[in-house]
Amino acid sequence: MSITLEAAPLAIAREGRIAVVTVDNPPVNALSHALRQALWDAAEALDADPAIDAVVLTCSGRTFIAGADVTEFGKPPQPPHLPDLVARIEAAKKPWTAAIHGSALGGGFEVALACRFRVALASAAVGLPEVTLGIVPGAGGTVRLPRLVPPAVAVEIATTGKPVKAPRALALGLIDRLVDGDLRAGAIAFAAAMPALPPSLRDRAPLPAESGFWEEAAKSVGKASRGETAPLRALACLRKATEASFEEATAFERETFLELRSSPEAAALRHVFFAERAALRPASIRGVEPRPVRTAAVVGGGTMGAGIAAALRDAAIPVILVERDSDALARGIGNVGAIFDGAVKRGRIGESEAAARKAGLSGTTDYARLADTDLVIEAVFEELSVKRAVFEALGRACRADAILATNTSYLDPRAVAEGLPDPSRFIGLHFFSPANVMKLLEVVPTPETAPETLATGFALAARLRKVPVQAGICDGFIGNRILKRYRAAAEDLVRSGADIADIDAAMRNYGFAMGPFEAQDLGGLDIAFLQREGARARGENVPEALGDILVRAGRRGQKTGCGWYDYAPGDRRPRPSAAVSALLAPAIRGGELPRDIAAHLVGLMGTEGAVILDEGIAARPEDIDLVEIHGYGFPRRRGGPMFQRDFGP
Ligand code: 3H9
Repeated sequence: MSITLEAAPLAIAREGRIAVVTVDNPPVNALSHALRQALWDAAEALDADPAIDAVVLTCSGRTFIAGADVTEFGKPPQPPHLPDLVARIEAAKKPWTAAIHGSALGGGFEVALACRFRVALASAAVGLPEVTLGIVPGAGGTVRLPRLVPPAVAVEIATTGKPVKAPRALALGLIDRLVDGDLRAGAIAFAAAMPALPPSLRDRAPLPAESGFWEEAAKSVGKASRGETAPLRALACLRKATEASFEEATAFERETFLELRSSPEAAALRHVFFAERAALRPASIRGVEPRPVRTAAVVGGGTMGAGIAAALRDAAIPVILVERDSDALARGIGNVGAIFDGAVKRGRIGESEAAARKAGLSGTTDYARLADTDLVIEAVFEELSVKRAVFEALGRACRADAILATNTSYLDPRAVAEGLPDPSRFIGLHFFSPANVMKLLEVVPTPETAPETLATGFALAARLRKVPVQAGICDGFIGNRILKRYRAAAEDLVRSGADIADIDAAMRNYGFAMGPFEAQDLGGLDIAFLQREGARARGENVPEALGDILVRAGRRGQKTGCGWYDYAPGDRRPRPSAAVSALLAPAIRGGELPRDIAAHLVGLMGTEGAVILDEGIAARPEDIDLVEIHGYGFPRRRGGPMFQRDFGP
């Protein structure tokens, strides 16, 4: 018999003397107010039921409880509060067993820790990802975890936020058993064999830390968290749990959680969390079915093409690499292979996985081999005539319904597609280098692009685990257009008398890995220079940039040993350059400098973003934020330039 509590997002069924509580709160069984209340009521009812000896807690849908309901974080908390619910389940008179599939995360894992036992499918994962949302666990996660696993493991889980897969979780003692096959049946059998009520985690002492452990951990967590507040605060909670009473540690954790929940950093990280999820399902493709992509080809095996091919192989899509001659093809295949070899060296994949990825890549110099390919991505030299020749060949060789994409970053995709039979299957897919690593994908439809083609671009991004953002056609699309404005504004500061190294330091302190000048030295100053020269050759009025002066003096960045800075041979550390000061001296006009350089430059990014929105190049401010965070190193904890513009200080 199954009783569904009225309007409750869970059901209770009986299997002999075992009660099975099944949470059903789509999409991810988050602990909304209604669910917390329903679980509370279930705990009360089952404690009072003499016909029940044990309880199995399971979930329907794609996952176990994925955490607190993040949409409730902006509102005042309503009872029953999660810590109280967790304590209530822990205080139950019958042993509860959490039966985990999908993910038990955050509050979901905290509920599981309140259960006496945890069993899981091998495909499941558990974790405390709160720090990725700028908060610490708020329902006892940092207090119970160190009572279950050694401090080093607790630190890893709570300060990185990375989930632990079930087999490792079993080895660590985070779960008690892996269930093969039917989780519900397996959990019931397990619960039936465990009649006793062993001590709860509350009754256990925390595992001891060696002397000096917390000081060392603070150093490494501080370094890894790159300016984010939450990881060190989570560490402080774990330390408290090992040094104070359960009650004191719980109060400390709750206080920290409530403080951080209302912090600007947490608001920014929540904004990014929801923006990333919304990115995969923009309004422009609602209800449109993507075309199947079973096979793909990449034209051009340089750095970009090889990265794209590797990204496709990482998603298990068979790839044909196309080059113009056999030497270039051999180099291209070598470039892709080197990416997988590098992944093996860094321990990301095993030898056999690398071999499988390489085996799914073939090469050709003959377009006729693409006759049955579903998707072709062109990544050849940024020259209109070269790209057009590629699409002419593709137009002849490919199936009439094959999707044809260009990876151009600066050319007008409409011009690239000119003359293509059926331009409705053409689209811009702008990857960022290294394409197998960088998460951003700018999806650029032309006016002719069919909705299914656009939807296929988004579906591909999801398969490649990328963050897709639709961009309209303009010089540089969204990201490079803002980059141009940012660099020009940084140069303007130099003209006004700001120190190059001070500007870089300001942006690093803000949270970028590098400032604008260091970044140019790394990437090379010549690409932007050649673009400006090209525009000048076409008769456009492009004022002289400071970068032009440097390139003309042979300073093209690290590769020439000098750019905005000087570099000693074999040393990538930038050193302020007297030669640069002398070269730029005539262009320095002096003037007033902003009090806060980073706020000024980020503000100008936001201003450009606002124009981009007005022009319809981006659909939503959060799309611009995603472009900056995932393509240009904007610090995630700041939420992006549009978040700063709309909600910043
Ligand atoms: C916490 O627990 C704090 C506690 O310690 C203390 C409290 C006192 N809330 O990712 P998907 C939505 S903090 C609300 O595409 P998947 C998401 O927006 C929380 N909504 O699915 C999307 O909505 P829509 C700690 C949520 O299958 C839909 O669900 N937990 C939440 O690829 C599908 O999401 C986390 O940080 C939420 N917590 O991946 C876990 N989570 O369809 C965060 C998701 O309208 N969640 N949504 O766009 C995840 O990591 C993934 O969702 C998960 C499933 C791996 C579970």
